[in-house]
Amino acid sequence: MSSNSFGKLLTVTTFGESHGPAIGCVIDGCPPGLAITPDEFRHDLERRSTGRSRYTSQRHEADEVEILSGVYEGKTTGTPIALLIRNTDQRSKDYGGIVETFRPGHADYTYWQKYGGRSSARETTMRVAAAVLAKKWLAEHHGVQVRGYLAQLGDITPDTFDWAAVEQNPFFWPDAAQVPALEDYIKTLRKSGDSVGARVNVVADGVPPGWGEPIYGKLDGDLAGALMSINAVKGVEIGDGFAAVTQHGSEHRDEMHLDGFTSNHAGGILGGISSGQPVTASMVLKPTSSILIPGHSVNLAGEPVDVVTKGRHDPCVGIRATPIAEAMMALVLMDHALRHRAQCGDVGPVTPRIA
Ligand code: EPS
Repeated sequence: MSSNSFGKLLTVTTFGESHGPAIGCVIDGCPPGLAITPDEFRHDLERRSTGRSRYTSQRHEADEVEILSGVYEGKTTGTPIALLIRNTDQRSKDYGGIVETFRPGHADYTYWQKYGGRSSARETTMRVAAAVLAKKWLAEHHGVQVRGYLAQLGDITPDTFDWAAVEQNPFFWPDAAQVPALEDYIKTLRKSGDSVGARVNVVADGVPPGWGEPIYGKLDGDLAGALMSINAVKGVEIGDGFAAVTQHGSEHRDEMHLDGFTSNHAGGILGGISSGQPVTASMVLKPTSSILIPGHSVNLAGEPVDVVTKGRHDPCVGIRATPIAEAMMALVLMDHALRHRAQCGDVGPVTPRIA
C-alpha cells in the first residue's frame, strides 16, 4: 500500500494498523531546536481519542507516545522524528462475523479490490500526534493558532457561537446550552443502531500573507487534499465554499482598505496564497458505515448477504474529528511556511500589508 506520506518540506509518514501491535509516524523536515516532551502530546490525543465520552467508540486506548528518534535532551535535532503508540485494546473478535463481507458504504469493498485489508480511523491518531509539533512551531514562530469546532450534527446547527464553550464539551460544540440536546440526540441514535453525518469547521488565525504556491501547490488545494484524506470526509469548503454559487461578485469580494479587509468570504486565501486573513475551511463527514441496521451486500465468495456490524463504533465520526481537522490544517500550514521561507526567505514583500 503506497502513498502513506504527505507534505513537501515537512513530510509525515504514518504506519501501523488499528489491530496490529502499534501505530506510528515519521516526521521529516522539522527544524531543529523545537522543545518537545512526550507529555505535550497528551492533550490533543485525548481530545481525539475513543472512550472519552459515552458518545463515541468505547475502545479504550492509553495513546501514550514514545519518541523513538529526532529529539535529544527535549529538543528536536532536525533528524527524522519517529513517534510510536502501542495498541492495547484491540478486540478482533468483533469482526469475526463480517471479516469476509463488505459493509455497505465502507471502504472494505474498495480495499479488497486493491489490496485486501480494512480502513480504520485509528490511523488519524498519528496525524494528530505529528501536528502537536506543527501547532507548537507555528505558534512560536508565527503566532498562528489553529482551532476547530463541530459546526453541524445531523440537522442541528449552533444557535450561538463561543470559542470558550468548544473545549468544555465532548462534541466540540460552540453553544453550551445545546449540549444536553446533542446528548439526547446521540443516545437516541445509538439506540436505533444508526449513525449520522457532521460538519467540522477549522480556522487558522495569524497566518501571514504569502503562504501557498501557485499553480499546483495552492494553499487551498493542499488544504482541501489534506482534509479530504481524513477517513469519512466527503466534502471540503474553503471560505464561503459552495455558498458562493448564489453570490454575486459585489457580495463575495472582500473589499480592501488601508487598515484591512472588510469581510472574509475568500477564507483567507486568494489565488492559492494566504491573504493575511484567518484561513477558514469546512469539511463534511459521512455517517459511519459500521451500523447495527442490517444492509444488503455481498461477500468475498460473491454471495448475497445481510450485513450487521457489531463492535465499538462511533454513531457519528464527526464528533471527534475536530482535532483531526486542526491537525491537517496545521501540518499543511507548517509545510507551506517552510516552503515560503525556502523560496522567498530573503526576498521580502513588495506590496504594503493591509491585514
Ligand atoms: C473504528 C472502529 C473502532 C474505533 C476505531 C475506529 O475500533 P475497534 O473496531 O477496534 O473497536 O474504536 O477508532 C480508534 C481505535 C481510534 O483510535 O480512533 C473504525 O471502524 O474505523
